[in-house]
Amino acid sequence: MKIGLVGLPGSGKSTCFRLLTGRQHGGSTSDVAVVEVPDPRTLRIAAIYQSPKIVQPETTFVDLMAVHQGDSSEGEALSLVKVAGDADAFVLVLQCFGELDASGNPLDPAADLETLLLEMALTDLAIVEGRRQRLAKTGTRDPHAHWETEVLEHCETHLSAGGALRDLDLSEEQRKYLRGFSLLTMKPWLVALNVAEEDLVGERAVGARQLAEQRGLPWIIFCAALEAEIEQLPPEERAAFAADYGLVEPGRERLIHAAYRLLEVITFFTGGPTEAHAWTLSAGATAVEAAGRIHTDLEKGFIRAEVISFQDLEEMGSEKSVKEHGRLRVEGRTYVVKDGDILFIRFSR
Ligand SMILES: Nc1nc2c(ncn2[C@@H]2O[C@H](COP(=O)(O)OP(=O)(O)OP(=O)(O)O)[C@@H](O)[C@H]2O)c(=O)[nH]1
Ligand SMILES: [Mg+2]
Repeated sequence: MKIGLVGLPGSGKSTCFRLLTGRQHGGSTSDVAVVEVPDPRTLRIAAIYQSPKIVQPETTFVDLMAVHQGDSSEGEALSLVKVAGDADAFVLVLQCFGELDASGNPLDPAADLETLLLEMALTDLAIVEGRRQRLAKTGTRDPHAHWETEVLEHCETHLSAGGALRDLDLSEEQRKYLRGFSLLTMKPWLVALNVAEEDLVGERAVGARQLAEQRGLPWIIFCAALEAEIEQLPPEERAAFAADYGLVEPGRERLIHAAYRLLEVITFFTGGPTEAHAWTLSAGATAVEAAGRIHTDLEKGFIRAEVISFQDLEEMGSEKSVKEHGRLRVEGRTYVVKDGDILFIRFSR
């Protein structure tokens, strides 16, 4: 899973990146880091199965270059899409701290969000228009080119008004076609209201929050600078320091979990004498798809999945006890995997 951080200059993207990855951003261009997102359940499973090795799920974060107002010429648009196009979701970082923004204008997070939404729509617009113009040159007599042109025109109208393509009523076929262009407004976005240490409730972020809600975008409030500082402390000092500020769940976890909810990611597990392994999967994925996450052989030769829930394992203390309580389930290919399922895949080679 890959999450891109976007925002206007100085909004706190690199500070968020440092918070999420524990790493200083290298330079002025984009930077990528893969981080473990530990799930505490993996440790319990490892303890119960006595697995010597533990594998936690990973997420990739990309600190993207700043979005400048009026950037969206086709060239700029393509360069943003080139670095950001394969992200599964975006976090839109908004400056809600300080008095002035990076260009010296008075702080106005709602206006910044408006700008960002518009620039991202215009980025997509440049791509969609580019494609339609190329089609026009080669002629639209071919029925498929005609169909494409119609879809693209429909998108252009919506994007020109600053709309996001994810809100557009499209058929599955149209969606599939558009996915090929890695359009930014097709992907889920989370608005991160980056507030000041002295405004952790986000009074200055109210306008931006309301705008996010109007646009159907989820949001979270946190102070990247403070949270990044907390992450630098020795683990045993973090809780007390955070409590001084009334912070309960660490900002890093809050941000990652919000992104997981946004992406509708669930975690399933495999456990055994070699390793306890946490795997991420899209909500709604089936047992055979989960098997494919583990290994293609398991997907190809899938026979059935034996499933126990983490909660049962935790309560009953061992796989043996779960079986004795009749709580081990045997499921077929189309079983929809649930968050916290521990799977054992039976397969033929
Ligand atoms: N007070 C306060 N300052 C912050 C916060 N987050 C970032 N800053 C400061 O704002 C400045 C810009 O932060 P960066 O994280 O570099 O912002 P950026 O979006 O990466 O900036 P560019 O890459 O230049 O576009 C730095 O001086 C940070 O220390 C915050 O939550 N509170
Ligand atoms: Mg930066």
